[in-house]
Amino acid sequence: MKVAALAGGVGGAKLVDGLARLLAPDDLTVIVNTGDDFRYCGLSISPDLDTVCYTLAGIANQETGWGLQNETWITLSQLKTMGAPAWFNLGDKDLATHLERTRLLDDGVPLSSITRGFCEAWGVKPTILPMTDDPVATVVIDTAGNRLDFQEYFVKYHWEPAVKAIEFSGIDKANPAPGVLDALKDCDLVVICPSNPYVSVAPILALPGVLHIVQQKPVVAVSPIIGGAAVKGPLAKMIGELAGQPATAGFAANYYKKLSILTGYVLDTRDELEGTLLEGWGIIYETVDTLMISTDDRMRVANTVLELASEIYGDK
Ligand code: FO1
Repeated sequence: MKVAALAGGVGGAKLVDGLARLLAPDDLTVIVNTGDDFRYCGLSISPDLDTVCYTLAGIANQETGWGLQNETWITLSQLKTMGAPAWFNLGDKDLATHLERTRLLDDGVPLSSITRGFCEAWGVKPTILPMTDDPVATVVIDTAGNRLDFQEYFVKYHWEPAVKAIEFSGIDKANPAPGVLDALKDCDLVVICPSNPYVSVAPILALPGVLHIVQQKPVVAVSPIIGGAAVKGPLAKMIGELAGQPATAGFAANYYKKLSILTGYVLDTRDELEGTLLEGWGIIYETVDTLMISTDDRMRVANTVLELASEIYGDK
């Protein structure tokens, strides 16, 4: 089964890791959000791409989910003593990635080619594609009317500002990166990873041409909610500010009713009661413990996704 997975940062990377352990490398393409990308201290940072690649390479920091394992922070400490901006934590080894990415981008090499080269160097076998080679920036507009770059909102201000709206600046003029539309056209299944639907999945689906293809495909999404709460990060707070109650069925409703794309949904056992709503809409669902800490956890959730896909194809 050929799978195209739409992924953001840590949650997405974990599911993708599970899928990569169950599928042949040629059968998995990961389309990664680049709305979080930004320039910091003159460097081009692509946090979600790096999180996915480091995770698949087995070199990610297991505690934070982002950055590299066995990291040191000498450069950051030195920057701090000089009064340089140091709110975004770049480790010494991680810096090499950003230096090399920036050098290549400045030479005119597209982000998708750079990512391919990095994956070869790190031994990442599935195809990892940035959603676009063009600049797209997720902007958080807070209730005071400030327009915050996503990483400022997320890291610098610890997602404290109340969110009024989210914009993907540049999205209308952005082209999907080479391979993105083909991967979606050629796949048997689109998987929406349990990444933040507002800031990680939405930009990918908002890229010109993407939604139309995804609408023609079986789509299985994994809920980013566990027991009525978000696992990590600002999602639960954003839901309160933008939508009301955190509910796993709320995201299914958005995908299904607003975007017309949902075929199957994997939700956490703790949210099982919401499954009945999905049944009413004709969406098939499976419940499983979706908390992904160990490798076994990741494979369990990935396996549930693939089982649901088999059900959709009538193999079961
Ligand atoms: N997240 C943080 O919460 N604090 C950081 O200082 C931080 C640094 C960082 C450096 C490199 C990188 O690739 C990711 C980093 N992240 C950090 C994670 C990143 O902000 C988020 O995971 C994503 O943008 C949200 O999907």
